Amino acid sequence: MIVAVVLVVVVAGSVLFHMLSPWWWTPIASNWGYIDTTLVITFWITGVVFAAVILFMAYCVWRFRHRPGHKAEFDPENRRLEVGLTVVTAIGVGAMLAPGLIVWKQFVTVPDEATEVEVFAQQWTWSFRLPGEDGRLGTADAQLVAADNPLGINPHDRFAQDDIIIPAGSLHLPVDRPVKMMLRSIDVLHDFYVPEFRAKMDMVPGMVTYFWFTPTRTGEFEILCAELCGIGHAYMRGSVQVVEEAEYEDWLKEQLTFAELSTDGRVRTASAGR
Ligand SMILES: [Cu+2]
Repeated sequence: MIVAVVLVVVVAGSVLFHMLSPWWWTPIASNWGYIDTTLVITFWITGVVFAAVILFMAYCVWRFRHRPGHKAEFDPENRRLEVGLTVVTAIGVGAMLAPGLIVWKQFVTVPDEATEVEVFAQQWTWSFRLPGEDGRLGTADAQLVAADNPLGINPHDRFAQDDIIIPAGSLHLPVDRPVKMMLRSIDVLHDFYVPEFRAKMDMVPGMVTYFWFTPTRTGEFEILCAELCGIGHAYMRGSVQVVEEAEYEDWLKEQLTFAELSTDGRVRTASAGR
């Protein structure tokens, strides 16, 4: 009997904790409200199933407790019950997966007006590259990565010369303008994660992974690495500052281009030219 009571208390406690807990997602700062909706649907389905299974277990513990003179019945097959449980489980799993697939399609279907931003992960810093006046990023290749060309940008690509490089700095983005985030890593697996943007994606050496989003409010947001990537993983922090358009333009003017960094001696194109 006591076990049944404990099970009921576990269900009631879990539901109350969920409803009264002060911990919830950090307020959203992007267009991805759909992702929150998807999580809420998953919470509802898993919550209802959790409560139903535990309460049913409590009922069985009480209903079929040992009593003198009662003998258990052996009933190994019950076709109706098995079909019912299979159908209900399939509907539940489908209801959890379908919204995620719909949102995922939107997450990686980039609108035409999105501007490109390259995010570059390296143990244990975040660097960025923005297209310059030509509106186009130059090519880059992990083969070209060297101490004096840390992002592996192709020095012979004319589109690369005006690219704006932000080495281990803070990325600024204008509010309400869609951006395509192109993610690269040169060493190990990293994962770009900004909780307020509800955006998170693995960064794989040799690949460019991408998603898009629109920042919907100004502020400073922390970038975390969500992939255990070595001893400095916990310190791999960066920041994105979402600002008004005018402030963004001012910031952009202060940044150096690939060509400027090259002549400055910080990136020597000649040594990287292969
Ligand atoms: Cu990392």
